[in-house]
Amino acid sequence: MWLMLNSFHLFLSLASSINPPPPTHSPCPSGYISWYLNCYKLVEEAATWDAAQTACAKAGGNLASIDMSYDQAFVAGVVLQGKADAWIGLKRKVQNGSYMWTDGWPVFFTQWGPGEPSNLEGEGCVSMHASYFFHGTWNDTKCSDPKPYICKISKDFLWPS
Ligand SMILES: *[C@@H]1O[C@H](CO)[C@@H](O)[C@H](O)[C@H]1NC(C)=O
Ligand SMILES: *[C@@H]1O[C@H](CO)[C@@H](O)[C@H](O)[C@H]1NC(C)=O
Ligand SMILES: [Ca+2]
Repeated sequence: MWLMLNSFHLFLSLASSINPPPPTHSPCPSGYISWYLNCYKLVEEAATWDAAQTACAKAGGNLASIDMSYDQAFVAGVVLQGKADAWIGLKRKVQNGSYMWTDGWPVFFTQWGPGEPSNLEGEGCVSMHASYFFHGTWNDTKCSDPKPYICKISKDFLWPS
């Protein structure tokens, strides 16, 4: 991680010593935090998993998918600040029991809490723990429970190249 950051900074300072910095625009809608190639927003107003996904979709995104460990670290940090468990975009399909991200991204990375997913009947929606002990780990919980949630908008979508 440090190596990556350091070489990224090195690259940035080299690039800016050669060329003036590119014009800056705010790449995320207001209220969203920019991180890597995406924009994120923690919505603290609790909603069911489905209502949360609908709200994120209305803003042009999805409930957050977590594709890599550095996304996980970032999203966990945001959720911990909200101090309450929050929905992410992972849900178990009733048809075949497999977990899928709402944005269609394949499930390469997972961060289940101990004993999770418990795969209990009616608990196919995944929330992220905000408690200190279970910081950031995932739990399949009841979809109809209202919880805060985290939306993600891809910058590729906002600024197509
Ligand atoms: C599970 O079902 C969903 C549709 O509900 C489908 O998109 C997905 O490919 C299926 N996964 C497997 C492993 O069969
Ligand atoms: C995981 O979810 C279940 C069902 O909502 C809940 O009873 C349990 O306490 C959760 N686990 C943790 C560590 O919060
Ligand atoms: Ca569970």
